[in-house]
Amino acid sequence: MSNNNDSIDFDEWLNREAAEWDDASGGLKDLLRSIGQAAIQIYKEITGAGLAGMLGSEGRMNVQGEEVQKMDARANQIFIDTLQAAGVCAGIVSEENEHVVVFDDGKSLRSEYVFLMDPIDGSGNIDVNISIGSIFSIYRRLSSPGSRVAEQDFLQPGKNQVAAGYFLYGPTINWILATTNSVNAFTLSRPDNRFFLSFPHLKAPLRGPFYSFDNHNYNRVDQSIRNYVNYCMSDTQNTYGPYSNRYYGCMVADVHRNLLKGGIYFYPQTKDKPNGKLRICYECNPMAFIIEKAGGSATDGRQRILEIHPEHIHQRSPLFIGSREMVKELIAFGD
Ligand code: FBP
Repeated sequence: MSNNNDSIDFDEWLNREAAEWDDASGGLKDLLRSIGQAAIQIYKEITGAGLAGMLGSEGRMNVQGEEVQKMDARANQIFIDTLQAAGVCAGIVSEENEHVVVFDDGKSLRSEYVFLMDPIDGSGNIDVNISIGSIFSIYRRLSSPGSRVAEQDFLQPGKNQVAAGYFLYGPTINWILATTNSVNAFTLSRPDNRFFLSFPHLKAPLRGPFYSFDNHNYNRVDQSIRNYVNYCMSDTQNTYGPYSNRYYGCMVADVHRNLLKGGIYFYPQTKDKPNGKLRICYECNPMAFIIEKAGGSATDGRQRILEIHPEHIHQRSPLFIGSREMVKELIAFGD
């Protein structure tokens, strides 16, 4: 099936692409379909949140020590309920849940996949109608299908991911999905609530005009990072610059723009966040998997993000991610 501009719909793409995957059971296809359906439901509720009293805080803190927004909790529950009802994964790790969400119904137990997510990235933007996103990561479980998942299933290095993606909620939904051999972008056709392939085989430009850094941290980061920020802003030092600072307060939006147009996003370690802010398992790893599949780079300043072996499910890391040449130039400032 295709829409009026002859792009194919997600199901047709999935059936064609999955023929090359190691997914004999079809479980990964079913999981991806359910993820897409959850995102459509979340988008419906985001667009109606202002009129449904769903803006603002729930009045409690999560395990991250961050105030939980009503839409954080609602999006989290939609993903959990949708995936559990479909029996398409054996368990979930979420930014919003302190512990692993273990499924013990028959079909979920038999799934060979586990799912990790940041249900709403850019939570601070929810109340001001600025873009937000959802981020997810999928692994094959290490424990045997039929048994309950264990934390070890979720503490694999990011290079083990079988798929990763994000949804960017704006005038419509852009879904960026990285699988074993490519990164593809889908756009939601709102009249019929179906995703259509909009950018096949995305490739990240080697460099671009944008850097994404919160200047709020300028005096809290290492001198080498300050030197790089000064380089980004320089008319003289930087033969490609000065770069434009575009920082949305939503990593999904910043990484998405930089993926399409070229740029670098960085959230380093700071005096008050010595391990950085972003979480390895459900923010750094999925975004690193996507950007590397598209030809970009993602590092913690010392090693590839995808090589890190997380020790706990909410472990944080510094993150430098984007166009390959720009990540390289930033790292050179630390030498
Ligand atoms: P959340 O997932 O809790 O929203 O945190 C991630 C994030 O919002 C990123 O999307 C964004 O780039 C960063 O935090 C903003 O943090 P800060 O306000 O400290 O710059």
